[in-house]
Amino acid sequence: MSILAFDLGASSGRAMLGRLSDRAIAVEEIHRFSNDPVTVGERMYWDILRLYHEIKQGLLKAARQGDTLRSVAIDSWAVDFGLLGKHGELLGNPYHYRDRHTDGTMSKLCSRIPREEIFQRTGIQFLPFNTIYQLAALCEADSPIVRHAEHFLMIPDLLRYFLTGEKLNEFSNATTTQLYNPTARGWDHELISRIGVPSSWFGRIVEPGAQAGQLLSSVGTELGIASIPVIAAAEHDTGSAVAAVPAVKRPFAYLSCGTWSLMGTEVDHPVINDLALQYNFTNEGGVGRTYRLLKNIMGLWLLQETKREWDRAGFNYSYAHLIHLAEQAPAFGAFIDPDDPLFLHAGDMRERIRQYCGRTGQPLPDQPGEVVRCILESLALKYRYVFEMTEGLSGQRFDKLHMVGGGIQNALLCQWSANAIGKPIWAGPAEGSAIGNLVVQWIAQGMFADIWEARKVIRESFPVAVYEPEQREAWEQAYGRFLQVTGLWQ
Ligand code: LFR
Repeated sequence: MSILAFDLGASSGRAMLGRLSDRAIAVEEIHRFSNDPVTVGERMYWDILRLYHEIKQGLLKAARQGDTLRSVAIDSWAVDFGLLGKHGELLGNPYHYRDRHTDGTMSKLCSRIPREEIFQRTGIQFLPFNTIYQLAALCEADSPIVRHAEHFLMIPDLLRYFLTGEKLNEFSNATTTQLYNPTARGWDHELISRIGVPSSWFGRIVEPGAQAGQLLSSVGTELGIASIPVIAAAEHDTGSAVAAVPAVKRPFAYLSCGTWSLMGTEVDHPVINDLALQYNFTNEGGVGRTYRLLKNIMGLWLLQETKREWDRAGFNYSYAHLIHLAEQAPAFGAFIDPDDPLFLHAGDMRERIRQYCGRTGQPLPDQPGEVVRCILESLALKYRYVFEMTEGLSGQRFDKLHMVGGGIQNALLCQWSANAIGKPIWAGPAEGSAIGNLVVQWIAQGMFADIWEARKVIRESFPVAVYEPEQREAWEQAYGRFLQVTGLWQ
């Protein structure tokens, strides 16, 4: 008996088969596919039907394994959504959160509804691409889609709806819209109406682990497979990743490391106060009504996007080669603040990094090794900054940092993070989101009592690599310079 997790990332997706035997988890990747956003004219979209096609391919491959599939669940990045018309049809392709149609919307909306009030209501950090601003931008542009829409579904809700015909909103992802009120435990209807969209679009919210329907017989017939229960995982990938952190107990600090770096700690209640607002921390919903008090850091997007440019120019450096070049390059040549708005959108990343360095009076990284070194050192130093903020805000001290996600394959980044923070890094598992997705399904099936029992089995099933801090003095000095050149010094 096995279960299936679809974990969709911003650049690739995978179908992972999970098996539980003798209290050990085994995962097998049975399908991997690229997720290529499509730019049409000025706009950037997700290729949602292609993603749905790949989900069907994954289901087919799972069925061919010969094992009975007990359930399936999907997780993906957050904030993005599709709108359905009155016949349940998808109206238009969902926008990519890096599309520029929201440029300027956040500040405009916040001049109408004060930041303090939005934060008080939602506890969510201000990111220009949050659903609230995407919807406000669609309204302002008088989008015909808004005029005809009747239902709002986030990306995993939408794919799950294609599979089951059920229109349900999942909790962990719903919180990322900045339209969910954790105090009232539901959609913030007043906020929703103030941005100009009908509250009736927003449906019933189900918890991670809820039964969310059954594979439609039409899908079963098309694929020639038996019907399967569909479960709502923690459908926000970061929610799933944090569920898979192999911590022994609270408090613990984590860094979910992929296209984004998400750093924070797990708490029972949202932390909504002036300091959280000032630090721009978020309180995203998780498994078992926990909250992720965390902050987004731009993450390996910087490297992915720089590499894409070199690929386009025909250089085809592998990640391993680029990391090797970074290791050879001189240390601490120049720093960036990875979260400068300059780096949010796609395109000419190397040039923008050089522009940032020029603007801050630093030498311009030139060779690939120098550029990659600048990115990785700056990320490690920003991790230190946010680690200390997490401690300050939560009133807790952490003796280590758990890193999960594909980014931990970059051993240099793990080592430099330990050096920058001055605490050991415990890296693993790399497939955090998929494993978190699987364990929520097993909890729903009564195979684990709760997330802590699941974490224990994760600890025993997957290796963790420990990186001890090195070269402390050099990194302390570098941190001082990093704070100064980035203006993060306060
Ligand atoms: C990570 C992630 C982050 C979210 C970003 C955009 O994959 O889900 O948590 O802020 O993508 O949706």
